[in-house]
Amino acid sequence: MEGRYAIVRDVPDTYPKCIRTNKSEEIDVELAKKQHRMYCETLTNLGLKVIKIPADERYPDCCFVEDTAIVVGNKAIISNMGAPSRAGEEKKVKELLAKYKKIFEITPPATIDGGDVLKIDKNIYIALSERTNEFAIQQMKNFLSKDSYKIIPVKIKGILHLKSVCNRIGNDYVLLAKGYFDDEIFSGYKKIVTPKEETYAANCLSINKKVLIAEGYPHTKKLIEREGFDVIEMNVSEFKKGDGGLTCLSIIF
Ligand code: CIR
Repeated sequence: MEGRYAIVRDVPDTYPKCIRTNKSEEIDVELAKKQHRMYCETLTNLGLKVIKIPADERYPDCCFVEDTAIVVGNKAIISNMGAPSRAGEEKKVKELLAKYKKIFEITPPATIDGGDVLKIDKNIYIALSERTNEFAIQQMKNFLSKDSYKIIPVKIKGILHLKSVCNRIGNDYVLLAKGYFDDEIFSGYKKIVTPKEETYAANCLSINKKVLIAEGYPHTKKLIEREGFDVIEMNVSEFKKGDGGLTCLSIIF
């Protein structure tokens, strides 16, 4: 993805109370903050202007800023997120995005998380997931009807968000983990498929020709490098424990 700005949000001290499926491993909030600083530093080094929103202790999940808004061209679509405990996180993001973009808002009964929206050129893939519903897809279509985007609904199962298991890297490539959605929708792309035990690595970020992946997924790293990409590994262990990853920590536009 080419971009100029990255919105990020600091990790709150309450982060260990975030929504998560596997609570067996304790979250180290100081380590999470350190990993977040490294993440911001890496985005800066890759040429992005990082805009930081302070943490809000009322929202343990607020560092997963990706879910709060979807930027498409000159529009910012503010989420009505699928998890009730996250409602309100989007307010500060909206205030900030209003300085750069025209604001639209997803309203009930529609719910959507930004992590379910994958943009590839003029195609916008939107998951039907536990967090994102048909009403949201309809509202997205209405907001973007004049912009010649094609909205493609994708049913996902067994995973939180579409971008947890599928992301674009480079021009024609998508990196994906199999078994969570019908990947025939990407038949026009070159697919790099993560080995089953490295599903988490599919949550990658492509910035200015570099591919950021989570540290500790050597097979996926090799597969990406084999196609000629430069890979940067990042330790995001504490965000994995909160069901998040590299894409979730920023909104890039
Ligand atoms: C949640 O369940 O909402 C957070 N704990 C994780 C959100 C991860 N966000 C993302 O994949 N875009």
